Amino acid sequence: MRIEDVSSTEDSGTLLLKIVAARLIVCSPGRNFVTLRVDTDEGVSGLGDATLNGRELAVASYLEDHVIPCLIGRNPAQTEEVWQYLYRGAYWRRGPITMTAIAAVDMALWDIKGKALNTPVYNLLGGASRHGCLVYAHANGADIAETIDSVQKHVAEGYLAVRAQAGVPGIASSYGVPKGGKPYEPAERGLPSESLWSTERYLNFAPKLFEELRKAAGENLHLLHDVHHRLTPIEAARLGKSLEPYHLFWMEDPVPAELQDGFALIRSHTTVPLATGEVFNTIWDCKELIERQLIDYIRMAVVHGGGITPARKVADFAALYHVRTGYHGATDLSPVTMAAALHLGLAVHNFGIQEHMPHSGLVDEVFPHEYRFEAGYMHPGEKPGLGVEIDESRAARYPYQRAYLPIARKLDGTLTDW
Ligand code: CS2
Ligand code: MG
Repeated sequence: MRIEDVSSTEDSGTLLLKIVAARLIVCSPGRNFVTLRVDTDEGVSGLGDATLNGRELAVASYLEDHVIPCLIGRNPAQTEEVWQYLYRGAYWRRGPITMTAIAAVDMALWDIKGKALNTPVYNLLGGASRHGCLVYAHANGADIAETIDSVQKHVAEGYLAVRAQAGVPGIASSYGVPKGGKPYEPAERGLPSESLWSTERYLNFAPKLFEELRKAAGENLHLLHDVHHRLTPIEAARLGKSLEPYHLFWMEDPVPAELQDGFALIRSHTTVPLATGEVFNTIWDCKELIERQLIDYIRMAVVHGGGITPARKVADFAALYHVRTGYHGATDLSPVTMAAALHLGLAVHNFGIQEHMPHSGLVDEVFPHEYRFEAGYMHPGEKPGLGVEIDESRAARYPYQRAYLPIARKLDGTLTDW
């Protein structure tokens, strides 16, 4: 077939759609979300998640003021070309604001592509490699007993893997533990709240927590734990060694990961599997971690890592080094990201596990979706595209309200990693 033949739509089946409009839907059904909608000349529209917890409007402006004008007239099927245009063409690159904005466009274009080809996105990523994606739930409690109860509640709901976080004795508000019995939502309206942290008390407590949890849960339940960037490498090494008898599925974010080499020290002391990456936004944040096999799971999410296009490439790179996916999936990532993660998770060979913090009923009403949980696994559904829509009239009822993630201080007042 001659090149020029490809340009005629009637006989080539080439996807020759054109982007005619794009706009943001910023809403707050219990928490803030930024969603990009891209419309084409054939009436097919796609959605992308542009939510960056605590910095939502920065991404909204990046899209509205700088990206959307460059999208009009483009062919949405050209996901690689558009991604490179937005990444390389901006001159200034990387960082959470830029890459979350690019991710929103990329997700929307994959959504459009799936809808235009009448197939769920996972079929465009290699098709299903498994019957469903193993997911993990969030269990937490003010103390060991409450945390055990929370783990057992999630097991009763059918989860085969549960992350456990507990209040640290002597510390008023610990990471991952909701206040006042409400569902855990770290972003708070108003200015950043302040919480306290004591590494010493935490390192003395964590082994006791997991000794009791493993006793209560038995040997087969996958137990996970999030250290949330709070230790030094040698402290993380000590924690890892102390948790080895309880064979965790992973110990997450043991240290702030700017120093990728820091993981080598942890690795040299402990066999506990390591996961990191939810604050990463390009392959450059994790290339060394992966190729030196310093981690076991990469968590960089579709929404903060530039979209489906790069996530697929990172997964394939990670596969060379026995590193599996373990995408971030907290409630501050919208149902659009959850759907994208499940399409990728169903298809890539080196899928590990998917975080599943169920959104509230209110959020699910604003974002009707196809993905389903069943007996410890999730599936993105068979609807063409990503399988998520947004009910704009419902979304309009919940206007944006600025909210911040907390900050943390050590007992002596030193600001530390939250
Ligand atoms: C946490 C997140 O789910 C996790 O692993 O690290 O809940 C994180 O605290 C939030 O996504 C921050 O917005
Ligand atoms: Mg985390």
